Formats: sequence, C-alpha cells, structure tokens
Amino acid sequence: MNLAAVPGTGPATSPLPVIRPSKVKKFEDLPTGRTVIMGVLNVTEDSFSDGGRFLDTDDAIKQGLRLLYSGADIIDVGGESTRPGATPVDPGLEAKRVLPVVEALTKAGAIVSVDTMHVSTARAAVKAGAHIINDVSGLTHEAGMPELVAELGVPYVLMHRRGEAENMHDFAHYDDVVGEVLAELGDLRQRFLDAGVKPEQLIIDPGLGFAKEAPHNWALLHRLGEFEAFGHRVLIGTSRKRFLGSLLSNGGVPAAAEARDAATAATSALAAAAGVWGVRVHDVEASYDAVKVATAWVHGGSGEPAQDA
Ligand code: PMM
Repeated sequence: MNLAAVPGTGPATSPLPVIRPSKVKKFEDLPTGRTVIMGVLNVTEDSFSDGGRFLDTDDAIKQGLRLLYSGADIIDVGGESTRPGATPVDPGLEAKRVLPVVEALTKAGAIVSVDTMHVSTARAAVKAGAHIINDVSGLTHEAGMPELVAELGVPYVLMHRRGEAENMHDFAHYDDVVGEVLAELGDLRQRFLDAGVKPEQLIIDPGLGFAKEAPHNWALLHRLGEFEAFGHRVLIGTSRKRFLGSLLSNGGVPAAAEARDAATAATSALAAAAGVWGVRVHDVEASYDAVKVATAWVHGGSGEPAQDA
C-alpha cells in the first residue's frame, strides 16, 4: 500500500502522523476466515533484524501504523530483545518504551499484542489497551504470569522455550523434538488451566529458534498439525530467523536478515495451508499476500473469507 495515500501518513504532513479517532477494536474483531498476520514492532536497541530503528516513540508509532495499513491484523509491540545473548532490559524501561506505543496504536484502531516476559509490563500494557499478552519466556523468567492471565482474562501466547536468552542454545538438545516440545507445552498449559485461565485464552507457539537449531525448527514445521491437537489457536514465528538464513546461504555465507522475507512468506503460505491461526512477521505485505493465496488454494478459490475485517 502507498502510505502517501493514507491521510496523515504522507511526507508533507507533520512529523507524527495524525491519529484520527478510530473505532477501538476487540480481539473478536480479528478475521476468522484466514490465518491472521501479526506484524513485528520492536521498540528495542538490539533486536536482530529491526533493533534500534524504532526506539524513538514517534518512529515506533509511525512504523506500527505502516504495518497496520500494510495489512497487519495484530501489531506485536516489544521493548526487550529476545535474541540469544541479548542484554536484559529493566521492566521499568521496557514499560516506558512500549506503553505510549500500545496506547497510540490501539486508539488508532489496531489490535495490539505486547511481547513481554514481565508481569508488570503485561499488566500495564493491557491497561493501556493491549489485547493480547505474547510471552516468549516459556515460564522460565518470572513467576505470576498464569495468575495474571487468569485475572485479566485476555488471550495469551504460550511459547515454548528452554533456558533464558543468554543460555538457551545450551538446551537445544532433543531426542524427539516434536514429542518433547509438545509434552513441555502440555505441562505449561496445564499450569495456566490450573490457575483458572480459560482454554480459549491460550494461543500455542512452538518457539522456533528458541533453544532450537535449524533441524529442530524444520521438524516442528513439518509436524505443525500436531500442535492443533491441544485445541488452542496456534501461532508461529519464522520471520527472518537464522534457520532461513542458513537455508538460503550462498557459498557458506548465510543470507542477510532482510533477504529472508521471500522465504518467510513461503513459510506463511505453508503455515496457513496447515491451518495455523497466526504468523508473526516483519514484512507484512508479503505474508498477507501469501496467506491469501494459501486460503484461496485450500478452498479451491471459493472460500474467500466473508469476515475479513
Ligand atoms: N520470536 C521473536 C520474538 N517474539 N514471539 C512469538 N510468539 N513467537 C516467536 O517466534 C517470536 C516472538 C524473535 O524475533 P524478533 O527478534 O525478530 O522479534
């Protein structure tokens, strides 16, 4: 989409796009006839692909609006990099980074998830309007998340991970990666249900790249359908990840992060065809098109979603 065509986002206007009052959306407003697109917005210094680009609040809001107008159904706002070896961010600083962005984007009519491992940030972000908590910790980071999710009653992404950002690759050893990830997610899911979280609140994510090497990621994608068996929504995040860079390597040199978007879109199409609920991506436009193709393909061209918001 040509952003200049969107009122308030053109280059000739004020530095900040004019955020006109829009209908504040609910999670239930998400399209149900196709896989949803979650656009990545990292308000961080050091995320591996967009770190440092949107650390400024105004830049982050503009990028969030760009993602929204490009077709993102959800904007995933994070204030702490989760890449291996990343420096931990104090929850106070994380909240300072994400809260104004969450508030502005929800007011502009976006459905927003907050990518955080911290209970305090998750609580404050939901208060600021966030619809979904996206927690990559695999409950290895902080106590209290199951109780918070039960209390707030919001959708929650339960992702598989072993260890912390600084040591997770030490835990990337599996005899049967699919069986072990399913079993570990099953135990974690039970902790949420025991705390009073409703099954429909849970969104399951196998955590590609989190304590997983390339063969583990491919094995999980190959058997993605098995993650549906819990009866929860399933989300995956392949976007620009290292295993795609390795796959596309040339003369032993991995493809650069930005050169992984076509491969990411291919995974989005295949994930949509496999029936996953959502894909988390940086390049929203390519995955949006890929998901549309997969949906038409699966439905023999007759299944264009009636409720595509
Ligand atoms: N990956 C990253 C960050 N957040 N959230 C979910 N649910 N699933 C993921 O796979 C995931 C995530 C790391 O990618 P980034 O550094 O590009 O944001």
